[in-house]
Amino acid sequence: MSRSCTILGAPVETGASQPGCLMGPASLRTAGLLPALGALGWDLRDLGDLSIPPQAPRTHANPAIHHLAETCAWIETLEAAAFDAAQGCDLPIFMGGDHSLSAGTVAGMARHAEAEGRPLFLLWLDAHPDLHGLDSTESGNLHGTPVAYVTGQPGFAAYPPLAAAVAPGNVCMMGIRSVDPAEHARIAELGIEVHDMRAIDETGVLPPLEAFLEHVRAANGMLHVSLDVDFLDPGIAPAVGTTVPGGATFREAHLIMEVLGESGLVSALDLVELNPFLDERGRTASLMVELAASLMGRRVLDRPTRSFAA
Ligand code: 6HN
Ligand code: MN
Ligand code: MN
Ligand code: MN
Repeated sequence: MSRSCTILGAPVETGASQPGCLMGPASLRTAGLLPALGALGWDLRDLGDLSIPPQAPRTHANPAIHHLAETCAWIETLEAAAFDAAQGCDLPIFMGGDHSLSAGTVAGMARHAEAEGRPLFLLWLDAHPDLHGLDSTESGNLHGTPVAYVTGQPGFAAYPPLAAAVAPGNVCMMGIRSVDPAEHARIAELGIEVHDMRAIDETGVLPPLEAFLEHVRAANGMLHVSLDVDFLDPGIAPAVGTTVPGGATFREAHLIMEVLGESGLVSALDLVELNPFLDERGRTASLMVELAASLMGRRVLDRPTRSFAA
């Protein structure tokens, strides 16, 4: 029996500093996401793109914050959509849209996991930890806040109430190489597992990834994977507003996706921060599609099933 996958577009761009992520879902479709996954035997359902109604402006005590009303409307819409999608399929894919969308999708998956009596784990593949509170963000770009929100940190009274939080101990970050001081303090305070690019240079991606997956498996957990374009090196993925040099290579990224797919543990995937206005002839969109295909089972050769040490 083929596994089922629901695809949902979330053309959110108000959490970023510059426009363009609005076109992300269209660009991923144009790059062939649907046929690529269909060819891998998935039972696919494309629900199209979500939308929010026009919002009256909302202000916040932190004057840097912009588009608060839009972000909250997206969080509410996506939380419900993710919860529903997770009930109805094995693996929903959320096409962004900027990373503020994950405040909604991860929250909805956390509610789903709680209803199933299982813990939710979160693998955050990003140059940034996105751990700001509404009080600490200096840019006011709300795509810098989702991990703090979904782990239930204080200071989010202006966001929709969170039904179920992800335990900070269930979060693993890889690719991190740009951390603001407030985020640095929060990583230390919460004890979040962070494999920055320096650590990946030293160990490679496989040992920390396998250790994390063993943890998920031992806890009978569900795993939400959130892939920010800027996790990748800008040389291979230029279409993002927040490029940071020294990102993951083509093979590091594919290896992570392949091992995630083979684990059978992935319960949801976000493809976020693609800004097609900044792309070069669609190469970043195509790479994101290829990475999704690696997670969903595309292989060069058949391989024996991976075994995970107890
Ligand atoms: N992202 N820490 C910076 C800020 O503006 O708060 C960058 C945020 C990047 C957001 O990776 O999705
Ligand atoms: Mn499910
Ligand atoms: Mn991000
Ligand atoms: Mn980022």
